[in-house]
Amino acid sequence: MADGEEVDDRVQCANADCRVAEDGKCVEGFELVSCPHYGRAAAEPDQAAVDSDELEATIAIGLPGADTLTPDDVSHLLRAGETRVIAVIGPSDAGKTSLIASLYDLFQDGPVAGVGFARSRTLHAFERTCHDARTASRRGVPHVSRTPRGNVRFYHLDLTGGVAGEALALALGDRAGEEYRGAADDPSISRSFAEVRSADSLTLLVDGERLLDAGARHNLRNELTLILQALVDEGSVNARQRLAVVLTKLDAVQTAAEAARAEADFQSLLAQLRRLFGALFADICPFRVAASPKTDALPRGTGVSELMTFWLEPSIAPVANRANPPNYARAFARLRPVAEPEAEA
Ligand SMILES: Nc1nc2c(ncn2[C@@H]2O[C@H](COP(=O)(O)OP(=O)(O)O)[C@@H](O)[C@H]2O)c(=O)[nH]1
Ligand SMILES: [Mg+2]
Repeated sequence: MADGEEVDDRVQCANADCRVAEDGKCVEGFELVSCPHYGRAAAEPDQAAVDSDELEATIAIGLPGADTLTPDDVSHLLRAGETRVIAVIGPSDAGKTSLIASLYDLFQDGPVAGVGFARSRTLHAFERTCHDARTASRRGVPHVSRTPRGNVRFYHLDLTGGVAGEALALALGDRAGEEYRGAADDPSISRSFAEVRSADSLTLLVDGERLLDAGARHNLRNELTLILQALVDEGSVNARQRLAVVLTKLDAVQTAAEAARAEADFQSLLAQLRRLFGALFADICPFRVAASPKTDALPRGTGVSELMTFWLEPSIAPVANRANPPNYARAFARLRPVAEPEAEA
């Protein structure tokens, strides 16, 4: 809200997260006239319980299985048609879930980099996560639900047009950051990372806010290097895979006094990763994103369409001079994580 503007108490919305009275904007992104909550008073607790029961019933009936996908589900996608699997990797709070949510959000406004949205099998999961992230953007305080520990969760998009060609499925793997961090201490943990083994691209997030922190920046560099080293040591990566190294929270970085130092740190981390792992990946490319900015410094989703294009591009030929041979000579072998009989070779 601009200085001097007043809160209009007469404007109300039944959605407790919405601040339309202050900023004139619907938190769900609707035009005010078409928002089902605008103009209504917040529901009484009893009514809210009834509404929530009704909503749950609607979701159960209308959106069966619209939550995140399991590795088994992704294996079915791989069998069904051309699919790109992306492992989004990084410590807690790096911005993994926000990045995935922001891509779905970008499609709300139409095609992204010439690629159109066709459908998603994880609509409910996207909607829930995007709601949190939109609210967080408006409030300026963290509100993206912490990704629970456990197995990887995949978000799914069916895309068409542009680099996606006629039809291309995208499966984005999200996992609690503590588990990636744990792999830095105990590399054997990474053996269970199905999303990494089946990935076309790994996407390593570099938390821009941690790069701004004088005390945390060196630690971050070591931690990210150790995570990748763990994946390499356990044979979880292969030379057909591409690696995106993504500086997140670009809005915070660009407006900070330490912006130049953070950019230099990012460049030197990139150089270190190329030196250590350049021979093990088909490609290592840098990106910079502001998936869920906290200020108006940059629009929501800045840099995400470039990253999506990288994700959708076909895997290029493995580098010739690699230290490790590819683990999977045939694309079919990617299906193995799904309890398949191992007998036939
Ligand atoms: N300033 C800023 N904050 C962000 C951005 N993206 C995510 N965040 C915040 O960073 C925190 C962690 O994000 P989250 O997506 O949950 O990280 P994850 O633990 O890696 O999944 C949340 O408070 C987000 O609102 C961004 O582009 N800019
Ligand atoms: Mg998360």
